[in-house]
Amino acid sequence: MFCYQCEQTARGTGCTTVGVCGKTPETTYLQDLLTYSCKGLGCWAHFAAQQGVEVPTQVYSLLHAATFATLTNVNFDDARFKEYIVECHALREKVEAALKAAGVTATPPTPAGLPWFDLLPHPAAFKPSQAHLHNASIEHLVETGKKASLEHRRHVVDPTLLGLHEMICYGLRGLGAYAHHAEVLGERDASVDRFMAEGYAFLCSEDSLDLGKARQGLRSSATLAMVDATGAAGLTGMTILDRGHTTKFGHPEPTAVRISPKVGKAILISGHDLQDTYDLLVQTEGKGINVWTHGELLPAHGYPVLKKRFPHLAGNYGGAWYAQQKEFAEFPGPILMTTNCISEPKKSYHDRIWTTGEVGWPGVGHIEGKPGQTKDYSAVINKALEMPGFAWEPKEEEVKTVMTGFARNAVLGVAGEVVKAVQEGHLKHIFLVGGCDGHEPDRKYFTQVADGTPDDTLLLTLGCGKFRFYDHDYGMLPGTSLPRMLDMGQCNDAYSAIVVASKLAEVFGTDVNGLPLSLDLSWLEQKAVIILLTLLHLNVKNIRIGPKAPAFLTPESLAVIVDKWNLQVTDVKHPEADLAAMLQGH
Ligand code: FSO
Ligand code: SF4
Repeated sequence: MFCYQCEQTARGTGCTTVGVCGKTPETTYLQDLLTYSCKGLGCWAHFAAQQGVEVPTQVYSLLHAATFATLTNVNFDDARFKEYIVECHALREKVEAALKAAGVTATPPTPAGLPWFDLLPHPAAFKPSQAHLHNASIEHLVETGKKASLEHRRHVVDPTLLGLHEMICYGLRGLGAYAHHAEVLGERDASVDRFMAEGYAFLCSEDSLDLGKARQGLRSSATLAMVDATGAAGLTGMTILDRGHTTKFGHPEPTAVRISPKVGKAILISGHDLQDTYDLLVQTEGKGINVWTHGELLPAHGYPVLKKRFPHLAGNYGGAWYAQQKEFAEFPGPILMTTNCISEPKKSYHDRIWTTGEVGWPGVGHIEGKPGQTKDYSAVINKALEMPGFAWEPKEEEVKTVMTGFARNAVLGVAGEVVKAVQEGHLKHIFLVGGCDGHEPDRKYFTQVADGTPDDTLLLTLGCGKFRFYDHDYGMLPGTSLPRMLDMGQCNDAYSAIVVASKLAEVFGTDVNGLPLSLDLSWLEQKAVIILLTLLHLNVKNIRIGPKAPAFLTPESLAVIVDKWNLQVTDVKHPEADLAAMLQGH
């Protein structure tokens, strides 16, 4: 196997025997085969759209969901990957039939000579029948997956080109995730749908070879143009997700969230899905069960529809995803995992963790339900009723809370104060320190940067990177009613940060790069890749990412990006040097 899609990849180069995340070689090859199948479906859907033939929305829904399933820490269940592969080819047949019905006899291009498709037919021509796929054993699909694998491709493709192609592919994984999350909330955007197909089709096209043909053309290559287009689609993806959240649940408001236990039966909900959270809250209403958020669901507490209607949305338990094995083991109730990031469930809680949506772990319970369907959580609820729940709570005056809910509306609501603070010299710089979190000790760099930000600066944060410092007391911004640290929400709420930065730039008559603003982003997986591509598309310069550079970028491709956007890798050993440089606008 070979996988280097995330930051925690083995030795900083690639997982080759088993994933650091726990992904087996079998699951990896199935994901490779699924990606190959999505590329084929993408070719057919993109071609049909170009011909003016209507592509059923199911095709795009599947592309989003299946693509999301290949993201780090989402799905580890081989049987589910077989289902995605079968469905992918069933929908490819449907697109073929639609083309035929419209009288189109031409088929998508299947250029010969693309070195990375040398062991199987070109993805658009790779057409296993439904009967074959249904009867195929997992072992057989794994063997086919080897021929479609990244492990194979990396031996036949120039590493710089491969890395840029993979960056597009991982951008699509992040985009697929956000498009899928948006769809769960009833939102979709035709341009994002079409781009998912176009992006996959590009990776199968002759254009994608440009770099190999004309190395000197790297800076103006079709591949780099597609990197940029992926970022543009990312912005729309985050926009519709934000619309889904705020339309259904209102604009987040500054809210104190309890992080101390409270006596009573309990369910823990983790991941990013506010719709699942809402449905679970409805189904637990009046049952004497408290619902606790975990990880990326902490910001749920700031949404008015959730916080006003559900007093049993009790608080947040635990921190970032990587500590879940210990935290879940100690939680006195069942756990529902709605999206990434799942780690291998320990035996001690195997019988009280459920996955839902695209999340999967073999052998643990799964709650079914497609986007738009209300799921039935009674298995989780019954488990909570059987279990003891929290038996202890601190005295009222010792209850600890943290603040969340400083999304774009809340911050822009006090924009006047922020502008005044800048004009009066109380606010000298704005930092955005956040993103993903992970195991590596080097990630303490982000705490050191946050803790080192001077008193006359604002510290915006988001994602689960915040758990490293979310309970630190940074005081108030002098001369304002604002806390110095503002939690803007989940990783996808980078959108909120973009809106706030653009509005502030407008007020000061500059662009985002002209603001005293520094972005210091911790990354782990492919949602962070699409966020980064979106920021690059918006021409945001001087961004720092860390703790390590992506393994899929060779020094050559990194150099192009550094050259164009001055993207920097965090100096994890010298946070004070990074802080000083950021304060000077570097
Ligand atoms: Fe954290 Fe995991 Fe949101 Fe990522 S839960 S690490 S950026 O998936 O998704 O921030
Ligand atoms: Fe390794 Fe990350 Fe791939 Fe898992 S997702 S196999 S940890 S690179």
